[in-house]
Amino acid sequence: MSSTLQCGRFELDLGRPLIMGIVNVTPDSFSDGNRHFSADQAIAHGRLLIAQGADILDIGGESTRPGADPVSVDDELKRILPVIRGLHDTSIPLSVDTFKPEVMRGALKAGADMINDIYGLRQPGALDAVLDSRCGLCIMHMQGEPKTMQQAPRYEDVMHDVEQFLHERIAAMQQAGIDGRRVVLDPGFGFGKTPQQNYLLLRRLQELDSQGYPWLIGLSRKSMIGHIIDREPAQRVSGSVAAALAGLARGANILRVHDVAETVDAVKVWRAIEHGAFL
Ligand code: PT1
Repeated sequence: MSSTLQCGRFELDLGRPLIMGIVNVTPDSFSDGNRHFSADQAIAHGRLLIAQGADILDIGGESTRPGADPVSVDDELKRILPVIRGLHDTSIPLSVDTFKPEVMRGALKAGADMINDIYGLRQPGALDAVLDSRCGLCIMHMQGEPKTMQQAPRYEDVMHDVEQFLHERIAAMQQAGIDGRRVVLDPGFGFGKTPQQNYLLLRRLQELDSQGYPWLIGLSRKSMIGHIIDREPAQRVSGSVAAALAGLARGANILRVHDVAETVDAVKVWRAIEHGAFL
C-alpha cells in the first residue's frame, strides 16, 4: 500500500517518484532567460513538459533564486493567472510557486491545485488563504529571504535546524486545521545554505524526520550543481539528474525539475534497478 497526496482536483499516488516540471513566467529566471515570459510561451512550455511526462506543473511568477528582486501582487497575478487558465484543461495538477496570500487566493480561484510556498506559509494570512481549499501544500525551509539569503548562511546544526523548522510549520498547520494529506515537505536546497550544507542535507535526507510527510526536492540547475562541475545553469542537466537520483535513493517522492524528459528517463531506469519496475 502506498500513500497519496491530496492535490486539489487530484489524489496523487506516491508509490512511484513524481516529476514536477518548472514553468517560469518571469523575465529574469536564472536558467531560462526570457524564453517563457509571455503567457502563451509559458502555456506552450507547460504542454511540452506534460508531453515529456511531467506529473505536476509548477507555475512561478516571481523568481526566488538568490539575489532576485521582489514582484508586486498585481504583477505576479498578471503573469500567472493566464497560464493557470491556459493549462487548466490538461490532465495534471497545477502548482503555483508563491508566498503571497493574495496570489494564493487568486491562483486557487483560477483553478490551481497546489501551493508551493518557499516561506512555508509563514507570511501573515498565508495559512488562512489555503484553509478552505483542498489544494496540495509544499512547505519549504529557507533561512532569510531570497534577496540576501546567500550572503551569510549560519546554522548551529543544519540538519537539526531544518528539521525543527519543518516540525514547527507542521504544528502550525495542524493548529490551523489543515488536513495532513495535503502536505509535502522540502529542505529548500539553495535557500540560505552553502554548497557544503546543501550536500550534507541531500546525503543525509533519509535521516531527516519528515513525520511521515512526503519529500519534494528541488536541485535542478542550481549553483550547488555548478559548484561541482563549474558549468552555467543550462549545462547542468546531467549533474542535476545525478543529484535527483541520489535524492530518490534517500527517500524523495517528488522531483522539481526543468529537464523533464531527461529526468523521466533516468527515473525509469533507476526504478527498474531499485524496484524491478519494468513498466
Ligand atoms: C525548491 C525551489 C522552489 N527552488 C520548492 N520551490 C526554486 N518547493 C524555486 C541556486 O543556488 O527547491 N523547492 N521554487 C528556485 N530557487 C533557487 C535557489 C534557484 C537556489 C537557484 C538556486 O542556484
